[in-house]
Amino acid sequence: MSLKVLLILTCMWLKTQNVVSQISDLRYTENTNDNLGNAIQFLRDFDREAAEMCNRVASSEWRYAINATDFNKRRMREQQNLVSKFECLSWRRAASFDSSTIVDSSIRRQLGRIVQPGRCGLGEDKYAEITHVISLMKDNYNNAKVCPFPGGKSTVPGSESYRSSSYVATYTTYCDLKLEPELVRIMESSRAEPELRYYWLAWREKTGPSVKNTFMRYLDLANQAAERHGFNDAGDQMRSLYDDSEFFFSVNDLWMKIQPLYKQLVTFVRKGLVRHYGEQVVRKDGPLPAHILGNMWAQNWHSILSLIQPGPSEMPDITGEMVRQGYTPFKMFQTAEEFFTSIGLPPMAPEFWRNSVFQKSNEMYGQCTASAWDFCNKIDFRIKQCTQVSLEDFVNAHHEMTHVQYYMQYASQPFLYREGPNPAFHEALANAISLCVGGPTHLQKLGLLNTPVSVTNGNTMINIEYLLSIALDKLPFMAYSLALEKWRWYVFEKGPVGMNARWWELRLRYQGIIPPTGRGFEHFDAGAKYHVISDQDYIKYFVATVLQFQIYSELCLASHHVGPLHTCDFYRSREAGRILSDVMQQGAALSSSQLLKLLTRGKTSRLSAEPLIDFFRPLEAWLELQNKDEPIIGWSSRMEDFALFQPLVDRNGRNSAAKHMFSLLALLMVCFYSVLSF
Ligand code: X8Z
Ligand code: ZN
Repeated sequence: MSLKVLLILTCMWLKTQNVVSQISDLRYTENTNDNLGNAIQFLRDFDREAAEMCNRVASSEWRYAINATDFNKRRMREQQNLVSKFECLSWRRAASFDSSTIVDSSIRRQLGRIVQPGRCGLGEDKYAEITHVISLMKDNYNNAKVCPFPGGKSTVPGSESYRSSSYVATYTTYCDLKLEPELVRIMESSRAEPELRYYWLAWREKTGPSVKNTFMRYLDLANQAAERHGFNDAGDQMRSLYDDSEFFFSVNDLWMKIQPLYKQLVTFVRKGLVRHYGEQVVRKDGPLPAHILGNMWAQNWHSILSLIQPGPSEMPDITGEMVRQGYTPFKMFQTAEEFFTSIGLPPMAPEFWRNSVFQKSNEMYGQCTASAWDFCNKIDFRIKQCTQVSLEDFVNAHHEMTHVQYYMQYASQPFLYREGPNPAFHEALANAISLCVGGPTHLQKLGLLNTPVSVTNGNTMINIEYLLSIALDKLPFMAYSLALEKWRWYVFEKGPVGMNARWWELRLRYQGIIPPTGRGFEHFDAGAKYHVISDQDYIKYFVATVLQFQIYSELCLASHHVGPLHTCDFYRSREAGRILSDVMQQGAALSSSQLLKLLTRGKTSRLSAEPLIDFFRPLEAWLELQNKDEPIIGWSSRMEDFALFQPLVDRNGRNSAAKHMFSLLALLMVCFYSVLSF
């Protein structure tokens, strides 16, 4: 065997052992500085400078968020550029330390947190290029506008079953419908299939194709950066943030456990869709058409709850009750604060009440996504939320305040540990609190729900309706986030050839949905989602969903809850509060597995789907009963489904490429004989 072959084989073996990525760490750095004193001094300086920088950029972003002027935008961009420069400078310095000789694990961990993520290894020109490429794609997305549905109101007046959205008429007759608020609301509220199909297509027309080539350049640059940072590709780099060498397989395993419940939900939803739209639109045993699920991306099906419920809702009107009881946005946040103090967490600081913005102002147009802010100086934390008096925003107020509690709890950690141990933790904690405060038991305790909810019997219709609404929120979203991220990992690894077909193949496999019409290689449907073109991690939402039920379940256990999990309310439980604050205080000082161990008091250090399944158990039993006469649980995919996006398969399931090859061959033979006979 030649030396070269031996070298290749050794390399392949090392790759399977995941050793190449560690070796390639050495490729881009000097790794010569082994002076512990220097490392400590560097981290001390970094801590101070990074916090100051973070404070300046957060302030400029806040100013722009509440007053979106060009001047504020320029100031914000300047600060963001300074941060990028600082990050790359710090990256170079951190990478110059030889971590293998540093015995102090915290110093090593902090250096790793500077070196591992990011794209500074690209060098200045390519770093500037990838930043530019991403901002081009974001601009295209943010500026996308579509024309109103030309069919006008495709409704039978007065008929609920043909209800069209009234937004078009309200807003405009010009081509200036934006994603938010217009298109989002149309997709939520319209029940007219032609209208939904039109907007679904129009949004994809405006967002995908024009950035397809730019996206391919982004793939290339992101992969180059990942390789410089020692990873196989950019997907590998994204997964590394989850502190699990088997992460790819772990998410699969988790989904396998949840899938049976999801299939029951799909089956029940399909029944409602067939009832409303008929079998011309929805096949009785087939996947669901993506455009009629109440959301532009079919990622959340909450808005079609009323459509799929066979009878009238039994859920009392909580929003109406809040209005009757005189709730204001301010009172909603005061109530949220009282929730946290009741479990022993601190109240919000005076700065929070002075600086936060709880209601939309005129200058804030287009900036209404709720958010929680850390100004990185240990005292200034804020919320920006365009709060309406509604149950949804009441829950959101608690969600955002949980983020602030987290900021406050880890404020005394070094700067590099002032975040969650992985990208999912913040959302998971906030949503665990949301599950608690939006549940029937808590609403009853607050006097907002006056119908009795049995805590021992989770099967009353109010309970089922509540669980169904949460399921429509969480389960399709998990399937969607898995499909999205698997697609991105795939294109990072294998390249962009056939990427649109791959997108739909994964959406069919995980979500059981199909596009409303044929999609080809000229389309770029993943590009219709902001997080794809703006380079943002999405698997965090999948992980956060699993994790939030785990956290909720542990806090319930600590509060000595008895009864079905979804009826648990750990309001006023000091024990639950103690666990919450123990976990929060660590920030990222511990790994996510160490924190899971802390949370579960030693029971496990791994993600588990059990609490989620436990939470939905009464719903699953109810769905099984509802679906007992359905032809199939889940969906059966036919060739005609694949033919919608696989260029190689025609509607009869034949391989159309082969068919074309035969036609071509026949043509050639005819030509050949014609020439011969000539
Ligand atoms: O991007 C967001 C939030 C910020 S974390 C506005 N979300 C994802 C999305 O819009 O797709 C929240 C739900 C998932
Ligand atoms: Zn959040």
